[in-house]
Amino acid sequence: MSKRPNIVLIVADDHRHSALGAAGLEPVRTPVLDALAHSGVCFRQSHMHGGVLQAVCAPARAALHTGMSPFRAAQSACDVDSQGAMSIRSQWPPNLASAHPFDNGELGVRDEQLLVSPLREADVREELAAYYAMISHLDAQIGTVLAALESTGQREETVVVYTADHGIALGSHGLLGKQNLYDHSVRIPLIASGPGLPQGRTVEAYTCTCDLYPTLCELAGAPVPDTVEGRSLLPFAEGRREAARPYVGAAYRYLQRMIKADGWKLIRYWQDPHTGAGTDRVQLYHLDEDPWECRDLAADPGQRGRVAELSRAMKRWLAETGDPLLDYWTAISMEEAL
Ligand SMILES: [Ca+2]
Repeated sequence: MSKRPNIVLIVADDHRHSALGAAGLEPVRTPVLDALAHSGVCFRQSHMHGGVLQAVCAPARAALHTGMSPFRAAQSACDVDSQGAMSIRSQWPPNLASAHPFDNGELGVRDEQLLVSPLREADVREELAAYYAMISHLDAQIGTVLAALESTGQREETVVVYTADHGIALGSHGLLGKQNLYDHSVRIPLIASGPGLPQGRTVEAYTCTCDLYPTLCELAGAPVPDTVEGRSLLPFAEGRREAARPYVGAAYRYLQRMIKADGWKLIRYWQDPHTGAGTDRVQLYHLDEDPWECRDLAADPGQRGRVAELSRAMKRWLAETGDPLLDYWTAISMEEAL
């Protein structure tokens, strides 16, 4: 690329991957983002990393700003923001529930107290309608930004990237917030469109927030600092798969970890040794057949080998990202949760 592009990076708050018209999974209208995806690359398996505190927004932004895992980004000296009515019954997310099936260690957090518990259908319907309305409003505002780029003749030389800090539950799995590791909370939209990027491509390779930093560096012709842990997304955008990750993980405090590989997902929960909150157990989902994470297969004796295999991948992910929970791993073995 002879000329450096402009870069417009839009990071939404709490926008889950499925609440996008182009995803075809929820009754939300996002014509601008759908068109943006059509004009560029849609990374359909993008994940946030989670974090070690209840506020998962700031760690996501830290990963975005540094290209590092949240465990290391939190220790760096980077300048990071620390603050972090329609009838839709027939199209409701199929994983809605009135309560989470067990104590995940964080059922008392602020976000889970925003509605009467157990959740009532009317309340959840109202929340979802408001959520979809806000996303459509955001979509329209992004449209004004893109129109300004067009009218000033800058669209052709501008890379536009759209993503979110993390998702949100809003009744799925009986939860409301993002203090969990289901896909509705850790999987986020990621769309990139502009010079240097193909048009109309979807990428299914596992990607995560820390990949954006080196990607934007490469698009801008800037050097990638040695501290960056993410990998450029441009090879994926070009259809090359050799750089694909074998797995992707996410964390929530010291209570939950998840790993995803080959279309399967393992979530590990620990009980808080001090408060007694939480549960020592695992969940196993076959996402290729059960994308809404409705059927936990962890208790299936035929899946013991898979649980063990994913547990080993999770342990490697902890080591690679500098997750402090690794220190406790040997004390609380995976087998105890089965
Ligand atoms: Ca947020």
